[in-house]
Amino acid sequence: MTQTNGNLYHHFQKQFDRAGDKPALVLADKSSITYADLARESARLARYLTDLGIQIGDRVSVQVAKSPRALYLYLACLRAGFVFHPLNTGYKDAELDYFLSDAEPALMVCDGSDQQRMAALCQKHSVGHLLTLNADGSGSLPDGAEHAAAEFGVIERTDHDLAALLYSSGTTGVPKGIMLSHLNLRSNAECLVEAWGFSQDDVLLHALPIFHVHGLFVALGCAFLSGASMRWLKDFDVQQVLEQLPNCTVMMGVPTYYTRLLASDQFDHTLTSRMRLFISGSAPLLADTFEQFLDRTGQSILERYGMTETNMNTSNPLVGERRAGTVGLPLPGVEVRVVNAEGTPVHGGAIGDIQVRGDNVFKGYWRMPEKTAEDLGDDGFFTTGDKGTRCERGYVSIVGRAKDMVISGGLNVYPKEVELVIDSLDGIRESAVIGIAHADFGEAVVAVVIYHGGQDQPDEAAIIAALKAQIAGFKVPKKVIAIEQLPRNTMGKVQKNRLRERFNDLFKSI
Ligand code: MCA
Repeated sequence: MTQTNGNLYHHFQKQFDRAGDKPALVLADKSSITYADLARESARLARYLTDLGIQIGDRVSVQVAKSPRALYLYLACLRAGFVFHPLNTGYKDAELDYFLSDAEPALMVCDGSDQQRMAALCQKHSVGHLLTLNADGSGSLPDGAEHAAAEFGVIERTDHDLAALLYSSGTTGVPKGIMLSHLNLRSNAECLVEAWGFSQDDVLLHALPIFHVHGLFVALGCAFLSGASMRWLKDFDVQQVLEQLPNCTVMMGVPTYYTRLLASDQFDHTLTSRMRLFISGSAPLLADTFEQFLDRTGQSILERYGMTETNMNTSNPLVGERRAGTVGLPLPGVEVRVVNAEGTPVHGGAIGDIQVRGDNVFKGYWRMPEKTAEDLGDDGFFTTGDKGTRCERGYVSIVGRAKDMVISGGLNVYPKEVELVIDSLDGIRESAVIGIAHADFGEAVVAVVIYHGGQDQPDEAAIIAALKAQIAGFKVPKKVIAIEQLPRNTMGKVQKNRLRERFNDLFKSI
């Protein structure tokens, strides 16, 4: 019996072949990239990189600006059987140092302006190849590939072979590589196409970054499996989004995108008359944002829930009640349960740990079998780290987090990682990093610090400057507050809830 190629690209290819000269992307300058362009240029890159010696299963680490060529590179990695390892463009050397040491890529692709710094890191970690790709499409990668033949098939992959490796930090401050298989990505994208009614008639507004699950697998997966077109913006610029919305039928975004749209006087229902669906995820959507959006446009934002380890788990329905403050119902093929501390499922709206199981659930943490065993049970259920409830009609609500994490503008920040850097600064005895409600970012990162007595003490600006040199900007606290002593419980554990209560109003006037 012949098995179907499990390679995700093989499944995209059906639409690529069918859609041919149809624009897959329309850029801000109105130029377009067709589906045939995606197929041809990804073949060329796959040919070039394979001839260069990159092998099936090798990791390809990529830290480049969002551009059509960055998209070709993602597709080339899929079809050539490489493991795509995207990196947030904000990551600094210390963060990259860890990722390269852990992922051990065969190839690193970076922006030309970072080439020198990256060369040193690549040498340190024996990364065999370093190529550049700039935001304008130039660089040594496209230069090298220019004369490669645009001829390449699709490498056979099983469902369970690795397609991508994405890192998330953790409560210990050490990032974990999340192994996503071709089946994880395909099964989830297929069920989203169905659940959200995607078709070739759709035009998706794509303003998300393509180094995280949301913009990379959710948005692109829906477009490529349905043959939809995308309006492709390099980032979320309110003015450009307002210009593009009248051409679009679907938008995906984090809650900050929606609050920024609502903050514009120009945003109203006349711009959204062609839109059939607004989808929000990556961070909690406030009921107030949901209501204001409904008032302004007549449309209910559809909130869904996912994470890097599982892609999407639940969604409010396309047809039927979208309940503000809930993340909806389990997606087809995804089991969701709420369990108590003993691991027994609870019902009737009781709060417990949310666990999920299905083809969407990742293969485990890269080279961390113990951590994998901790979070991924023998029965296949993954413990998400979120606390929640399920009502009698099945709607899931997230009510808290078991893990210490802040979500700022749709990006996860692990306080431990920030605290470790702050605590290493001269003059600081200790610190506690917390999330405080913020009108724009949902939650903003805030550092509470305790100084050593009698030493030179770095002020807020000095602490922020030191952090900016070492960690990505989105993790850097928006505010640093010095206090005398951290509140602790009898076990000596810092009571972050008391700090959050104390500084709850910090951004209220903003
Ligand atoms: C940028 N900055 C931020 C953030 N982003 N600060 C806090 N939180 C952020 N999210 C900082 C920069 O370091 C910089 O600092 C300043 O803000 C301006 O930078 P800029 O790039 O101009 O920011 P922006 O354009 O205003 O970006 C904010 C944003 C962006 C539009 C909310 O962060 C964004 O697109 N977020 C979406 C992230 C996303 O795709 N999440 C999905 C993860 P300074 O000026 O001091 O240098 S996937 C996921 O979560 C799961 C799987 C799921 O369910 O989807």
